[in-house]
Amino acid sequence: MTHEIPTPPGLPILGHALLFKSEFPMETQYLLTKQYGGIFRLLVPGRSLITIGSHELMHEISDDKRFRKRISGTLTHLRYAVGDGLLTATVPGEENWNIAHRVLAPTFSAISLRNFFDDMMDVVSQLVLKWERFGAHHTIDTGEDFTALSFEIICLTCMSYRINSFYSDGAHPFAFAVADYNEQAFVLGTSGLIKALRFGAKAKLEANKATLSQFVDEMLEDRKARPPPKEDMLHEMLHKEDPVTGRKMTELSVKQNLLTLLMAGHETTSSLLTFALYYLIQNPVAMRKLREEIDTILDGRLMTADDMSKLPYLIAVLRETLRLSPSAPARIVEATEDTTLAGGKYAIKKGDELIVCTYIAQRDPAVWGDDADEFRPERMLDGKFEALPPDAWQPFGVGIRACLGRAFAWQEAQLVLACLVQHFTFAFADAQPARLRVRQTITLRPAEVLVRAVPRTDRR
Ligand code: MNH
Repeated sequence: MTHEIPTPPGLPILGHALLFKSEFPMETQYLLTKQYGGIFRLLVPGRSLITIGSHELMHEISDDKRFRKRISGTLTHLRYAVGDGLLTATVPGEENWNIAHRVLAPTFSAISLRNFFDDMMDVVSQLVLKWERFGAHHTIDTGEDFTALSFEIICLTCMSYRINSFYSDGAHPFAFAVADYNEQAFVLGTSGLIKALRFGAKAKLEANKATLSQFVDEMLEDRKARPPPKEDMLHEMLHKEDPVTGRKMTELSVKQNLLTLLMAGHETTSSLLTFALYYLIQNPVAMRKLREEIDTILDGRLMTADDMSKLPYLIAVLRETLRLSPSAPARIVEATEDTTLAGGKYAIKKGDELIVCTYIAQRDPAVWGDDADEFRPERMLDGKFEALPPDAWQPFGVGIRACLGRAFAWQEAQLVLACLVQHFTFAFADAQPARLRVRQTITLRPAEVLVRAVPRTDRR
């Protein structure tokens, strides 16, 4: 006998649409999980979403045989700009995904990424210099600077192109267009027609799309006119043959995947860095342990690629940050066959849409205990991470559609955080609100983390 999937009381037509806080809808789903358990059904106009918020069920859904990624909601609106690029393709079915994946996957391996270490260090050094010049009394908006930093890094590694964000005020027009495109896609994908109309989301989406398309066209023209300074990702996309079909990526696919990497590859990492710094300032003991580790291993010299495997506490800090605040807080899958969940308890029909709330399931007390909502890097140390039940920690998704940029993000985040902690001590600026406001679009990020960075004088 199967059970009905629980459904909170809702309104006719609007269903549960009005329950959600617009800044941070996942907070509502979190509270509903406490009340209804790890699975419940939400109805919003035109969609019925089965919400998954427990580790047990997240694990069950992470089964490539019965469930696969579905392009709907926000991703449909991203797809409008980037087509069957890596993030927004339907698989199986769209051959361009297979080709692009085989062409790019080797570039994203941890070994190849060492080629980009110096570029990343170059950009981080610019940020360190900027903060040193500001001095100890300046209020730094970390989200803003980390977004500029990660956009600069993705442009440099992808296309050997410098935005030079640290030499201008505010976001670069292309960085702004990427961020605003993502935001409008989220409004269109989740908010229903009335709000989308009110904010003119579609018109903004179009304007950003035009800006982005023009940007990438200029990059491609420039590349045809001049050889690149190094074999960057664009070089691979333009010239490498897919080992299976012998085909190269089409011109359109190159363009769409360039844009995909710019979109997928900067706000996520910037959000990880912003949250990590927030948690570290909140938790002085963790900050002290991290600083001691970095001072011991680096001993005052510049970090190298070889150091990345020698900093276990730094890795634990990043893992714990992504557990509590996964940059991509949810993903959407559909059932590929009629099936059941929870040992036959709930019936799922082929084509049913499920939203897997990583943000909620990674706080499941059944795995993480009663202090699941607290930042404690120690739970990721000394073999404890490796001993976790499968799929307990999955901020990068799972299976064939898992994040391609995982090692890239990891290298960038380690390098940035290590360099910053090596050079500065941090405190919240006076303007920092007592309670952290979280903003959710397609990503999750703090509304503001305002800090003061005091250049260290105690370094060996
Ligand atoms: Mn990333 C897919 C999280 C950084 C490029 N990424 C995904 C998915 C998650 C994710 C989750 C799966 C989405 C889904 O199922 O719908 N990504 C992250 C996080 C970070 C991140 C938490 C940083 C922290 N991602 C990056 C970076 C890049 C990148 C950096 C590129 C430089 N991500 C991708 C691509 C995909 C993806 C490409 C799509 C992979 C595929 O479906 O083939």
